[in-house]
Amino acid sequence: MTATVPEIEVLAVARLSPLLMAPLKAAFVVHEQLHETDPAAFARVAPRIRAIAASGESKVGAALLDRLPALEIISVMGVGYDGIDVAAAKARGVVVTHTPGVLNDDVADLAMALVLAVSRKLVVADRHVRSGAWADGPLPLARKVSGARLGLVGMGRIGQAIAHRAQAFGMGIAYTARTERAGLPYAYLPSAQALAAQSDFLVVITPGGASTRKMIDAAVLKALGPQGVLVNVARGSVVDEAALIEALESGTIGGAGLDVFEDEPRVPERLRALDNVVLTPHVGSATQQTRQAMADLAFDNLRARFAGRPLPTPVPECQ
Ligand code: NAP
Ligand code: 8YV
Repeated sequence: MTATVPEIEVLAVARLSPLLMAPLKAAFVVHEQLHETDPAAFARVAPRIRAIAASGESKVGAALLDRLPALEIISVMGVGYDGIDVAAAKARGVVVTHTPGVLNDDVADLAMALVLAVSRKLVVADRHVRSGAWADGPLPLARKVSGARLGLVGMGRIGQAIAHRAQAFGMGIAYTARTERAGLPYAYLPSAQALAAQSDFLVVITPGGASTRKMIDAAVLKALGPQGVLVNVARGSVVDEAALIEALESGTIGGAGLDVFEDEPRVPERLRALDNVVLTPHVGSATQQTRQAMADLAFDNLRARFAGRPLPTPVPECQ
């Protein structure tokens, strides 16, 4: 006689990529954002939910975890997991996994694209041609990227991929982080402000969360200076957005390329009105190839958990 295997119930806490939803639905019973859309139905299924599937932007706090006594795993489709209360999860015996590594190339590519787009005024130039304004005269001259000084706030997996690309542009590369990394051919500076003071481009690529909140503040922007360009591909929380808008409007810094914002998808009107910024809607990893690899890894973590195999990529706190 074959023993029946109980179906495993999963709560998708965000609108997840179809690349992840398809295998999830094939393997598990998936409740899509039920905690938000139908609290009464959620209350009925909550005691049976054994997994959460989340995106890098998802928020999972202690209050939700308290509703899920059978929860075993939170699988994040994203490398950043600053929205997950990992301490609360661990305290309840819940493991958290993420998708590091597979998105390094894409995020680094986008960081360089923003460096180039802001400095070479690509969006303004495109508008100049489309609007017919070219016939009235040329654009103001841009600033050169090759050979300029790049400061990286964060020198982890993605930071190193950005540095690798910047080397091909002949850029001088320096970085800051809490700890200096041995064996890297880049100068280490002890703070974002010290780094900004000697950078033409300051690219932010740390995790979000309490330890980096508003790390890029008015003082760092002042140090970057009127020719300086800020690029943020990390999390909106790392930059003091009000101070950034002020610095862009007043010419304290020269420009900014932003893929992430404090309150996504809301982007302040004052920021959207500026010509010296290039704005993208959190698309650092958004290619078909990389999102597929992320979905596969997020799914593999869930499958491993319920097959009793070692988890491919638990977050460091859960290793
Ligand atoms: P990682 O390998 O863990 O690297 C993180 C780097 O940030 C390390 O150099 C780390 O060094 C530094 N860091 C951490 N906390 C810091 C602090 N409080 N102050 C200064 N430096 C700090 O992470 P990763 O894989 O490169 O990913 C980085 C982040 O990129 C993710 O967490 C995510 O938020 C963001 N991201 C965004 C997108 C997007 O679509 N825009 C896509 C993927 C990832 P120390 O530990 O020595 O300080
Ligand atoms: C995605 C990200 O926006 O990996 C991260 O931390 O921010 C991005 O790759 C997202 O997590 C996709 O689910």
